[in-house]
Amino acid sequence: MKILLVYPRYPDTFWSFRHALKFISKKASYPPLGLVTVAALLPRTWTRRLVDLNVDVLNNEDIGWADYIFISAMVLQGASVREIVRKVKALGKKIVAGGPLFTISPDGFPEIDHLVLHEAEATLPFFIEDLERGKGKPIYTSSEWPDITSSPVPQWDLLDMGKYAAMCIQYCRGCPFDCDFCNIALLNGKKPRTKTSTQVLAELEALYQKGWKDTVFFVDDNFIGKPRKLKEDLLPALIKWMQEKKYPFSFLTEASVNLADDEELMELMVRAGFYEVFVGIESPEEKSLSECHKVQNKHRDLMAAVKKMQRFGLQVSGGFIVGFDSDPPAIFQRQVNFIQQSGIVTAMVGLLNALRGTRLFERLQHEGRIVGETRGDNTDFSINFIPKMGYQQLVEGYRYIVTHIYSPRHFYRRLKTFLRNYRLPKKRGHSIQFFHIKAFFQSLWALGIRGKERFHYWKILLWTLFRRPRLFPLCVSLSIYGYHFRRVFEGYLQEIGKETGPESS
Ligand code: B12
Ligand code: SF4
Repeated sequence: MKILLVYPRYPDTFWSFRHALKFISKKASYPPLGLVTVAALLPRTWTRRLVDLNVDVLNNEDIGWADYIFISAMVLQGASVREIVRKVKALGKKIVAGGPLFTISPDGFPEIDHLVLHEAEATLPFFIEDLERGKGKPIYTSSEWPDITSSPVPQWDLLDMGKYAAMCIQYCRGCPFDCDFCNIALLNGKKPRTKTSTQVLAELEALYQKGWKDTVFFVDDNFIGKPRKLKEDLLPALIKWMQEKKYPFSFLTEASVNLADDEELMELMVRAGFYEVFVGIESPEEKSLSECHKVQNKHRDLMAAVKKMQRFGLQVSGGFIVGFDSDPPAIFQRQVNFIQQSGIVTAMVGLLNALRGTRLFERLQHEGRIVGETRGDNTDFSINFIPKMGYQQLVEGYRYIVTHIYSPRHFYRRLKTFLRNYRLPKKRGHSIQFFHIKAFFQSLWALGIRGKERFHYWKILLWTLFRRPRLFPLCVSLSIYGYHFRRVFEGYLQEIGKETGPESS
């Protein structure tokens, strides 16, 4: 059997980093881990190829070669999925689909021949068995959360690694929290399930053997879902492995804010090579946190938690949301103040949207407030329900936040706040490579000469050079991120026909 695995294109979003990737000559930030995992679950005798439309093109020869086309997607990739389906169907081939988009909305794509939903470890073997008997069913689903200790090492050899800025691995699936807007409970369950440290090291070893020596993203819903296991098993093993290999990787991950309560855990993570955590802060408004059931963020000094993580050597990127029923009119300014003072450079502020399968969706539907499907990108000014404060006020407030925090003046002020507070862990491995130097010179041209941020860019470079010289490369990278975020929001604003974009002062 010949299988072509296809990852649809995602638009230029906040997380696509497309404007930043140009500086390092990469095509995409992360590879499709779901598909390379699915590939590793296929029978050995089947041949397979992979096309990620974010780094490559899908041509008719590839489709013609295959017996089946396997697609994976998030909601955001819906438009690209439709194009792929049209192309594949025109060539008379069969499609198998799985991943979050299809698991959440299985009715949205009637042309797809076989939906293999939920985690492939639980459903794919049944499909394969049926297919080998020539009796593939239209839909495979499961209410079980598979034990991932038998999940295989992803098939990295299908990827052209050089086209990506980072590689992904996964240690833990599921999250014990219950935020009402999140669909992780539906996709991966509430009980965190972890791989063994032996498995994780085998995956890292495989990446290392393939020549990867750069960033690795632990794409867990919540990396610290099982803190004791991390402290006693994975992190000591990871520290040892990284020391032996002379720190070939630097890690980033996603974690809940209670990480800041556990100094031992933060210390171990930093020693293991973690340098960044994405944390769902959501809102400085206590009532909004109660409304969405973000219990872990309640009754705590969120600002102090962020600063503490930064001082322990972890850069904090944060998710923020506006549009809760409990949001007061002052929420926009409060979000801006929080973001600016916390020094969260990568601050993804989104409009609340209701994804199918979430408790939020059910409540709003019950209240008759759902007006359509979410487009899957909560930063593109779209919203799929009637907000309490009124769409106009909400969107104006949202626009104020993103134009403010990504305007050069405020972005660079925030970057400086971060650079002042951040404690860079002891230098290990990861020397400056040619592409870093190239990116620096390109940044001088794009940001320092052509960009409207030029004054602020030179100022921060000089400040960092004299005051925090060890942070100079980080300062350059984060400035390039800022350039990307500004460009993305300018694009959205142009699309919605508003003014030209972030203030240029
Ligand atoms: C890493 C990650 C990212 C990364 C990179 C993703 C990538 N490579 O494209 C980044 C940070 C870029 C990202 C961004 C976004 N993400 Co994201 N992300 C994740 C995260 C945490 C892990 C994804 C992953 O690799 N999982 C590990 C693999 C092994 O799991 P998997 O892909 O689900 O695959 C398994 C099954 O689904 C199934 N399967 C998958 N594909 C297929 C295909 C076939 C044929 C079969 C049979 C089975 C199958 O089998 C696999 C093995 O079990 C997930 C949460 C999660 N737990 O999955 C959110 C998640 C996928 N992201 C989500 C969202 C909303 C976004 C954003 C739109 C957020 C935003 N507002 O900007 C952006 C946009 C993406 C973009 N590129 O612009 C949502 C998607 C919701 C949805 N229903 O579509 C998720 C589920 C998080 C959530 N809380 O809801 N994300
Ligand atoms: S903590 Fe994060 S992953 Fe867990 S339920 Fe809340 S939003 Fe979802």
